Amino acid sequence: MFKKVLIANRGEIALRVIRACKEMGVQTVAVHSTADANAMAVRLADESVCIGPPPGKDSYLNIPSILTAAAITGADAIHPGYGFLSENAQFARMVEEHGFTFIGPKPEHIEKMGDKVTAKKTVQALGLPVVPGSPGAVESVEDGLEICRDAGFPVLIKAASGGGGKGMQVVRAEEEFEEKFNTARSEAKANFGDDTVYIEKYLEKPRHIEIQVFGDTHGNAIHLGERDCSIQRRHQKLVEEAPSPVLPEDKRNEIGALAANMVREMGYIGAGTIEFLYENGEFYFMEMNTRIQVEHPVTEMITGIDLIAEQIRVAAGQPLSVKKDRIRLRGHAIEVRINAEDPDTFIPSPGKVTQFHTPGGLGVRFDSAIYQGYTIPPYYDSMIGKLIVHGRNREECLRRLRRAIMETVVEGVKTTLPLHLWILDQEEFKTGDYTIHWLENKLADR
Ligand code: MV4
Repeated sequence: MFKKVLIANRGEIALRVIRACKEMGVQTVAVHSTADANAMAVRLADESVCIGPPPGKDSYLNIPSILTAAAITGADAIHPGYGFLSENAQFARMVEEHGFTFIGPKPEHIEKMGDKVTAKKTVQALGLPVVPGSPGAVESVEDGLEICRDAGFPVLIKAASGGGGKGMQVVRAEEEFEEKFNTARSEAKANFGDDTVYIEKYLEKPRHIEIQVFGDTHGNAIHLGERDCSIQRRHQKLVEEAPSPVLPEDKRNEIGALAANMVREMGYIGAGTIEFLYENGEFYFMEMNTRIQVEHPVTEMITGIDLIAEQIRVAAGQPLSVKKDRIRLRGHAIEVRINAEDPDTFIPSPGKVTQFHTPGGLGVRFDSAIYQGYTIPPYYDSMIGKLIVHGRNREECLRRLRRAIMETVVEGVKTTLPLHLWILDQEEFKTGDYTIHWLENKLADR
């Protein structure tokens, strides 16, 4: 096992990794920007190193600074958290080349899944269902139109280097294809420096359902069920739950077995998430995330497994601590992301937290790095915490969530907590009858 882990991140995920390390008897190093000198992770870690000024590129994305911090503190492994360098294959490679262990998958696997065309081809060959469309990159308007005639309109043009929805174009009829194709290509070039695009049949009313997977260096591969992340706005998730209110057990077992099998065949090591669109009882692969995700706690709550501890164990060459036939999904869990934002306009609201009280009681978990008197800096993502509740079933979970939100006090900054109470009041949310477009449409006529 590692003696010392450096956490190349900030906020609640830095704290989450420190907590897992402490329970495993592993020492921790926090790195931080000058704006984060008072961060909770800096206080709770055994050591800390300032790695530069607040702009990401000068600190949390500054690879030489992070590797230097690891060297001078004598760390033996680096946990990248989510965002920042977590899916940067070059970083993973450099970490290993400098003699540290990257707590994550192999650089080749990060790279393979980072290119959406390669990822789709790879997972299709390994037996996962994909959306019908072009077999690979589409180079010309003529080739594109041919694909569209086969697939039938509407289609979606996607960037190979994309993800997160940037540079996508929906095309509803042949006449608009050429213009949208050119727009998609130039947006892809401008955003990702790569104008490669591909085409898929556009699914009109899907849900976003993702499967948590894990592989180790001993040939074990498991899935830990799904998370339904359909409650989103502008590709930012607001609420995640497990299990999905619409997924029957046989479908879960079927897609889970395919996902675990894919992980085993690839030799994928560590935590991963396979994202699918789910419509009319069918799964369609979207992309694979090669990192731990923000919403991992809902899976932890229904499985009782510490996913960060498993990441660390697996990176240290130990087998997964959990065997396939011992995994049970228990009850229901929901996470709401709490952002320091105006709940009506979504404008960020950084500043000093003057009053702070976290909810408690049975089945309530609050993952956050803020504290009373803390000043939320304006430079970073506005997520300041996650409230996660667990119950025996969805109904109990929803009641507990309302109760826990009502107990929570965050004063001095605006937060999205009132928005979560409003979502909880909506009939479609209560019944679980929602698609990826539901929240945006509902907000529009609020
Ligand atoms: C789609 C789709 C419908 N049909 N692909 C958006 C992010 C990117 N990872 C893939 N995305 C989508 N791909 C086909 N063939 C709809 C979306 C999509 C979406 C997916 C998940 C969560 C929110 C979304 C919001 C808009 C569009």
